Amino acid sequence: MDSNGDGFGDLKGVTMKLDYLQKLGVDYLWLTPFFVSPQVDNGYDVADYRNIDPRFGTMADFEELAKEAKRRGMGIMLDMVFNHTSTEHDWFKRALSGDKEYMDYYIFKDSPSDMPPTNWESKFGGNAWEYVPALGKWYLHLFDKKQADLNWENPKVREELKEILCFWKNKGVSGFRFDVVNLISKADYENDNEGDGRSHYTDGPRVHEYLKELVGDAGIEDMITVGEMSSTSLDNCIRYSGESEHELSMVFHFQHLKVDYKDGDKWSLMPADLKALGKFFADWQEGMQGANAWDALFWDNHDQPRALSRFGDDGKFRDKSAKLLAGIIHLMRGTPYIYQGDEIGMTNTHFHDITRYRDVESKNYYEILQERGLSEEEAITVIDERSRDNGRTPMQWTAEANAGFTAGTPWIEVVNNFGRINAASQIEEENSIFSFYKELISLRKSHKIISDGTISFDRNMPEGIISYTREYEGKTLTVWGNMTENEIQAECKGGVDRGDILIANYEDAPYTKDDTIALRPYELVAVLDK
Ligand code: TEU
Repeated sequence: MDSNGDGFGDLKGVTMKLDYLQKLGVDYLWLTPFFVSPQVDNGYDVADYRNIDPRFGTMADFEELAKEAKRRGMGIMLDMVFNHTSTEHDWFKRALSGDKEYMDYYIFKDSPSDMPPTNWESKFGGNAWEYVPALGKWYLHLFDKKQADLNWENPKVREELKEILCFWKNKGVSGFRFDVVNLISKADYENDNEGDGRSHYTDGPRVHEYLKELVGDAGIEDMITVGEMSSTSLDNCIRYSGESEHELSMVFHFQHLKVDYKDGDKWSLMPADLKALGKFFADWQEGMQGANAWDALFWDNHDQPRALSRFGDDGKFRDKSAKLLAGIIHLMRGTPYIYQGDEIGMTNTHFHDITRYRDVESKNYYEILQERGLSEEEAITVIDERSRDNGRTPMQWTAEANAGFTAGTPWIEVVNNFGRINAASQIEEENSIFSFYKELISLRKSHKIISDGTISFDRNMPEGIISYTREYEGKTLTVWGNMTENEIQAECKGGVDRGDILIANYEDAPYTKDDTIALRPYELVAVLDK
């Protein structure tokens, strides 16, 4: 929400909307980075970790937000981008001037000016090294060339980062999300003959040691902490979030969001492999449980196209599929995260014009895809499906101009369905997507079986059906979700009693005395056996 008409959402705008979040039932608010930044990557290029970018407001605005959130029983979680800084950060500027102490804050390597030290690729396209002629050296940037990777091997760097955590802790922050934190320990600086380099720096040799040290020394063990884990493994996630490890409270991992990447390539389209999706959920949920580790449950964030447009149907079955997707993850084992707009069923942008996109990754890949031989039309079609901007368009508050987000010109266009899809029309509406989310949140708070129960998956369901059972103190809760637009018969031993349905997304939820249940398009049914 933009409070001052400059077109950017801001802290005061968030404060204005706290009542809305409270109504939904939100306990914690994760804010993406609002620190001083040249905004090459929407604030994930931090130039000063202790000050707020004026476009988002002032420290006084933040303190007011923290106070007002606390008054409503909500905690604030900040987003700490510690794998890299902006090249505008004072540390990097000193490094560039040749100051040896600060050069050691980053990863500088020697190599001839026409030969990067390794063949690793940047996550945003192109080689991951940038040459600095004045120094005759290259520096590493796993993301944009204006995001230089920090050298975690240097204890001074680790001390600086702990102090930043303490600074925000003293401001009343009670949670942290750590951006791409499984990339901080680089194994070596060798060429990658098989892939893009990720095997040389993902879940690296000292990452667990670094996390324990960071969390322990900053004294944040009691806070809610979540690490964003890029291309990680189940074994590592078990360590990152395992109860006995004292690293993080929980982890974001992304395997379930790659099931529509053809050959693992985000820029190659393919319909979602629902069998693989079901298997990932089963393997990871049961695997994490078996080791007392904890998941962050989510479909969407600021890096993902809208799950509704991707795995659901944002046309005919928008209402049903939005509720299905919500139910599937909210009834699982872990902590659910709701990304702004999911709770009202916001959709992808469908912009179909590169000038309407803002994200650095989308702009780069629009060019790269054409260099790979795609036509303009083919390239924009891929961007429409995969752009991170799909999740970044302004929140659709009302049916008024700019969806009520700003009185000025928004930094990125509002999706032009806000007349139909907006919060105002759903808040008081009993059967709305918003009300469904509200119900899911409230059920989790009133039913220990949802927050604390064990989980086991039924792996023999027909393709397209996700089904699992939660158990707690002798009770069971069974969930079926039909991820397709077809009716599918699924097994339900002993039938389903109408009175046992805890939540469902069709008003006339099915009941049956048979051992099978006919699940309609995108139907979700959760049955509590008392
Ligand atoms: O994202 C890390 C990340 O690896 C991705 O989700 C990334 O967007 C994707 O690989 C690109 O295809 C985090 C932040 O969430 C993201 O917004 C930042 O751009 C990135 O780190 C760099 O800080």
